[in-house]
Amino acid sequence: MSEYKLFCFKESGNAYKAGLMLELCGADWQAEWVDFFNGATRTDDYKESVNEMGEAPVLIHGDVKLSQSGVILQYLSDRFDRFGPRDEAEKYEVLRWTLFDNHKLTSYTGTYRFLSRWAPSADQAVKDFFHARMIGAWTVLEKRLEDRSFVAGSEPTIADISLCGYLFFRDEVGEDAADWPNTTAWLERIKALPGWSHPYDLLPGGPGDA
Ligand SMILES: N[C@@H](CCC(=O)N[C@@H](CS)C(=O)NCC(=O)O)C(=O)O
Repeated sequence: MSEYKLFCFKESGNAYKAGLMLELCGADWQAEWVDFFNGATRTDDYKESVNEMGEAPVLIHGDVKLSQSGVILQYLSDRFDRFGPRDEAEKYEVLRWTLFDNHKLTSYTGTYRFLSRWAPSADQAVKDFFHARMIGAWTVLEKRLEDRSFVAGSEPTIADISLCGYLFFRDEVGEDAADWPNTTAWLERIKALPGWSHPYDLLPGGPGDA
């Protein structure tokens, strides 16, 4: 039995954030596959026994059970003393960019990807709306990375791990890496971290998934 257990599935950028952090920290962890595409997160059983919010990821560590990728990242950063802020100012930068990621970058990108990839009959106007919002968030990040190696400080933090979660799926939303040079260079820096792997290689999936 591993020290940490992560409820996850490989198409989830949110679960990837947690899985990547566990891996980068060298944690002893195991994945518990969640059958998202067959509605597992919406069952009463899942809500009662795993996460009342009906979402993955969920991290189990002894008696501790946490959802929300940003909270999981913070918890692991505290446990392993890795990828945290280096001073008070950086602490607020990490929080600021993690919240921006959760509200804007991940939520619009994840929703647009879901609609365009797995809900082909979705209303085109809805898809266009989410696409425009996604591009808006990506543009903010691209500009932020114009003259910096990492988002919050000079070294990678959990803000970078949060923001990159869905960006390794860029090809799935029809975006060309060459059009996002600063973001692409930053993703290469993240890929160079010891222990990095792509979400499809890191997390489990089910038959017929992506
Ligand atoms: N803010 C949450 C978002 C989690 C989330 O939306 N997870 C998706 C999978 S990527 C999910 O489980 N959705 C279930 C549903 O919407 O029914 C986090 O950062 O963990």
